[in-house]
Amino acid sequence: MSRIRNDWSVEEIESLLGLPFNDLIFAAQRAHREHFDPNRVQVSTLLSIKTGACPEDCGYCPQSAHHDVELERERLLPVEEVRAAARAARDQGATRFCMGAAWRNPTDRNLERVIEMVQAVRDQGLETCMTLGMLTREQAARLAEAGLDYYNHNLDTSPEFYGEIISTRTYEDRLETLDHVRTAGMSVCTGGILGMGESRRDRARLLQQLANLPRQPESVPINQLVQVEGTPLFGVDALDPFEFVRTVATARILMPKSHVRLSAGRTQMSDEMQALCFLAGANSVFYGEQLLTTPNPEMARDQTLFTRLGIEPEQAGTGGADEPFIASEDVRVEHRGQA
Ligand code: SAM
Ligand code: DTB
Ligand code: SF4
Repeated sequence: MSRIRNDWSVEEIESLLGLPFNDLIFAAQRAHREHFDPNRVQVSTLLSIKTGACPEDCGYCPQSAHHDVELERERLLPVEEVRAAARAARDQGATRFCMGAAWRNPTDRNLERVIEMVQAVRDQGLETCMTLGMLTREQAARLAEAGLDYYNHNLDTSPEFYGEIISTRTYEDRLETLDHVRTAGMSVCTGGILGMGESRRDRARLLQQLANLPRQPESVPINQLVQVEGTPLFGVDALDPFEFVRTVATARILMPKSHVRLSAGRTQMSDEMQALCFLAGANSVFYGEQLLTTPNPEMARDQTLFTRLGIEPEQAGTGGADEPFIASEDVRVEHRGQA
């Protein structure tokens, strides 16, 4: 089994990104099959628990108060609404329920309210994830104690490109929150957005930051920018789809035990593009017709896609780092290759 490394150089990562496409995908599949069932995908559902009017100025985000986007604002949802949405997500086959709030950071009072939500979602038998902005060490500990399984906090891009996208908080702030989440004992979900006008080197630097964290994140969302009219990044040149797939494959090679989530942007992708991303080692998606404020593929489309590809949803808490998967099917493929 390959060793998990935390000392990747940016040159090594750029070489991976630049391999001939078929060689890169092959290496990614090999890494993928060492740790995961290649035909299983983890399924999470997302709910916006507080929408819009965010004080941060993230250039990609429709929820920032700095941009002129038509958006229905909502205050923090009542816990019963969250419970009902979680139940529906579970009944549709999701195993994790992710709740997002358009905050720079939660106040301590809001934290107590979202903790009630954690309990309500756990009661439905779902894994829980939240993304609420920056956390203090104490807030992270409080969430962990309440039973929150995952905390999502994206690095978004390279340290060098970050300042072009966001000015109201720093890369260091983000790393600090991730450290608090890790120290509190929660699973870390952190990734980024592609297609914001960044260079390949920026993508390599983002992956370097993620892979070289003291402990690699359990979950790595790779978002394709959803361009929303009124945001500063609306109209930016789209990324070559193969470059997106290359980045997924490289994430898989660098972080072989992590779930790599094909996150925002699937509505804009063809079925063939999504299949390539799964081949490159993506093994998690958001399922449900809405992301936070923008659409996600219809559930029927995803069900058909999974059936056409022979993909099965992953059961909660399986297929990850602690349970290496060696299918008899894989072994046969190996033998055939060697014969
Ligand atoms: N406000 C909190 C924060 O930013 O940490 C949590 C919610 S925020 C919407 C969560 C993540 O969604 C962002 O870090 C970003 O990576 C992603 N995101 C936001 N708008 C996006 C867009 N238009 N396209 C792709 N990803 C987006
Ligand atoms: C992540 O990496 N992507 C999700 C989740 N974490 C919170 C959010 C995507 C948001 C896309 C734009 C929107 O729907 O507002
Ligand atoms: Fe606010 Fe999060 Fe959107 Fe940034 S990404 S504007 S912090 S909701």
